Amino acid sequence: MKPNELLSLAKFNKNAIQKIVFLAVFMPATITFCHAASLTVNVTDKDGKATPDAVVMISTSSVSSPKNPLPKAATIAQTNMQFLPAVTVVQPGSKITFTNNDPWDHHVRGSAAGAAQFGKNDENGFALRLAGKSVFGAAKSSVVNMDKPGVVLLGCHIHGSMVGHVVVSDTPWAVKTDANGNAVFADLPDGAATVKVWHAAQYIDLKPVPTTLGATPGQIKMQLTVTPPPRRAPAKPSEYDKSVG
Ligand SMILES: [Cu+2]
Repeated sequence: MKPNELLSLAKFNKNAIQKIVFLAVFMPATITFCHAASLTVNVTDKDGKATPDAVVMISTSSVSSPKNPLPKAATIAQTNMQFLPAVTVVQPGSKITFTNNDPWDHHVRGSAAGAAQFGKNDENGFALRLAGKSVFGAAKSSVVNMDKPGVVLLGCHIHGSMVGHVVVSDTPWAVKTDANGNAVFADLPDGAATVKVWHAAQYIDLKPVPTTLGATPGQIKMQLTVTPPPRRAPAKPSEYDKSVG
């Protein structure tokens, strides 16, 4: 190989290496930049107080799905006369396991929540009785399929104070608000989107908010028109006798 050939080969390699380095450094950033938008939705109540246990649902024009899809299975415990968690978010077709940890029976029922309860088809409706847990026995469980999108109101035929909800989300982008009222979405597709918020106490749906997702992290505030009542405290052992039957 002649010296000038060697020189041009070295130049070629230098250019190639520069290109590879450029691609390696900037391509992932470009991909992230173009296809993943982040959005924080902060939900407050009528008085401006941060509201946990609201569910923010985002409809997008893109068919992409989140890196962490909504669960297809969940467990809701009946513990100290409460449904735990109080609000569960799943995708349609999910299996929900109800587990009774209390020493008395629960007769769990599910029905369409909100305005849907007046509809003809209560697709996710059910009722099941779970015997109380004996001192040495395992807790009794039963599985329910939730196939259709919608919100299911949970109750107990025996204990009127027990209330819970399952949100079967029709969009894969659904997040429950944390203690600070925030629902954080990290990898939404760019473009037009609609933000909806659900809360158990919000009987009249809030108007969905249109937004455009893009490079700049989005911040949206949604305010309920109600003040949710504080959640009842778990039953104390002294109340056990009153709870049977
Ligand atoms: Cu009960």
